[in-house]
Amino acid sequence: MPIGPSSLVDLDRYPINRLDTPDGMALVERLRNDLENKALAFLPGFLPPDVLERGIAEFAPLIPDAHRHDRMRRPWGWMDNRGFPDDHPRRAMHRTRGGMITRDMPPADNLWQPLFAWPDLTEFVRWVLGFETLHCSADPYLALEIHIEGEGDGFAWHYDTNDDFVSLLLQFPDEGGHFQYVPFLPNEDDEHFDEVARVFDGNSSRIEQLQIEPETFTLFRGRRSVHRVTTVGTTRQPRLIALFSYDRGPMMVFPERTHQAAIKPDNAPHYGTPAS
Ligand SMILES: O=C(O)CCC(=O)C(=O)O
Ligand SMILES: [Fe+2]
Repeated sequence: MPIGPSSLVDLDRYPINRLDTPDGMALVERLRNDLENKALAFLPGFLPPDVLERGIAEFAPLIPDAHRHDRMRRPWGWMDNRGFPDDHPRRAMHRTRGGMITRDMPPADNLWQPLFAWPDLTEFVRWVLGFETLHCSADPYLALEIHIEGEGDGFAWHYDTNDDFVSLLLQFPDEGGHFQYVPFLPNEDDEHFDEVARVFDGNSSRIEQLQIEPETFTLFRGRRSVHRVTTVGTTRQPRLIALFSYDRGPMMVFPERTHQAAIKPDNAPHYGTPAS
């Protein structure tokens, strides 16, 4: 039976389909403040628990077929990192390892497509992020991704290509797999590479580690704040997180080389653009 997207979200707690009511406005206001002050806004318990369980059950059989990567990469992977001394943070190389389920893999009647495609959810994200327009990406592979981090997997320190990162944590491992970040490092006026170097060396007191519970919907300024997922330790189940991709224009599709890097990862080191 088709599932209405409004039954996939706890709308009593998060009235995302009633943004013009006092409760809806208060929610948007709180999240905007959080984004402005902490670079990150959280909605714990976004999904009702039975929805989460059904959603995880849909992905579990796909995990063995996930696209796996294991590569070294620079934190500013989308920038030209030439012209810096070898010991500069822009030249750092860190290991990233994990799996990805892409949008084309789950069966068409899964729970996540209707949630992602629900216009009320897109409109809510748009309000919080303060954009005049916002559309779901139309990418056949990368509009909707599930990242999988099992034992030994982790996502190295980096900055995102996109301004804003929208995710839904589905499952948490027994050990490790923590989201760590430094809000607004670098800031707009000063890149603070000395502090970034301390972050990479593990000596910064500004690193925040968050205990994010499954069912938490998160909006994050990932281009402005260095972040990582720590290596997963011994665990009975992997970390699973769904990533939703949006764009200010309609029908956004990533370039073919981005598809290939995701669905046929060659594990070549990722130095930046252009590579060096
Ligand atoms: O899995 C996470 O919590 C963060 C992933 C991430 O930073 C990314 O995909 O860019
Ligand atoms: Fe990221």
